[in-house]
Amino acid sequence: MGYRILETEDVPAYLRERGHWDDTGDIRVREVSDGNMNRVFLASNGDGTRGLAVKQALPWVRVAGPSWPMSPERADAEARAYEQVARVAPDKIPTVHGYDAENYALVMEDMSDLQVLRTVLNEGGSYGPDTSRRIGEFVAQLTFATSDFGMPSAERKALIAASVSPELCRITEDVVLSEPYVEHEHNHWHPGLDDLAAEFRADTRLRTEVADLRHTFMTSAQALLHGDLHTGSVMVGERESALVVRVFDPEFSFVGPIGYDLGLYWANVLVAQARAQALGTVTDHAAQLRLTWEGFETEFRRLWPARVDSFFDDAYLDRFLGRVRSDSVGFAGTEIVRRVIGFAHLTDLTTLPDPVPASRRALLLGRELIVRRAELTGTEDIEALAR
Ligand code: SR1
Ligand code: MG
Repeated sequence: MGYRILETEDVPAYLRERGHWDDTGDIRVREVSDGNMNRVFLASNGDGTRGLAVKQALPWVRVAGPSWPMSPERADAEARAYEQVARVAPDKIPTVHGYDAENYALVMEDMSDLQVLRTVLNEGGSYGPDTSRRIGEFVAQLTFATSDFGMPSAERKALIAASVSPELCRITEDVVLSEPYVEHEHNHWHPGLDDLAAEFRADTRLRTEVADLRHTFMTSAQALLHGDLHTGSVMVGERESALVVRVFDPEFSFVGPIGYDLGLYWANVLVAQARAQALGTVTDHAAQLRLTWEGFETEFRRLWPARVDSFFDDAYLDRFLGRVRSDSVGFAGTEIVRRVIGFAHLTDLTTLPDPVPASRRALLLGRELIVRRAELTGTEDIEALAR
């Protein structure tokens, strides 16, 4: 039949045809698309006891429309990433009930009982004791298993080849890792940031450091990444009195530098903290960088004895983790900067009564993280800068 773009009214028949839902008599469907890229529908039965999510990639960037075409094959990358994570961290992703490669559509667990972490934080809520630690563990579990430490060399080469994702990587190389530092039609910012945006474009040292991070992003095939691990890619909540943390939306997944995933999460934590500082609602923000890193490092070290290549000794692990940490700091800086003067901004800042003071602080923090990433070796150094 070929690729067809689903509308809300198509979803019941679609779920029936795909064998996910037999009797769609009392099914209700609503579109809940929220991200920049795709459409998402939630289907539930009349009494709300059953639900499924349908996510479909469009042949363009959703928020830009057909003027920014984008291959829907990004859904293949997402489905592949979910398969990899399901092997090593099944409790940290939504259950995938099926992938329809012809229509670039995933049918997944309904997570409408959970909340997007960014929403929780924007509303003044806290992370709770374990969310960031689990995010760190998630990164360790996925990246160890798909690195040269967790996978035999030939298998790894096949994974790298299968996970090549040029269009999506190009988006990151452009909108995150170059456009904010040059004149580009995608960029926009609050007029109260005109001077800083110009200063950043003229800052040759900053540009060279971003070029270095960009090249690391392009060449450092350390492990399979989520690729867009911001607080809008995390759902949190409780089920049967237990904390639930689910990482979703891995369509930007590819084999790249581990620090990109950690750095993206850190950046979004720091922007959430800037919002909370502006509103006077700071809760447990300051602990989150440390908890993320502890979760990551502890889990990576726990997995290390199972490495498939013992030529990598314990001293090398220390060196490797040090490199991941400084990459994370630098990529966190680039994520902050692009979210303020690049294409895709964050509601954390845009919904503030006056976004300018917090945005200025965020930009300056972002630049520090980029240019001083080698010396900011402890998360407490970053926390001190963010205060
Ligand atoms: C054109 S897409 C801009 C951003 O949206 C996605 O969520 C990624 O973060 C990407 O950089
Ligand atoms: Mg996304």
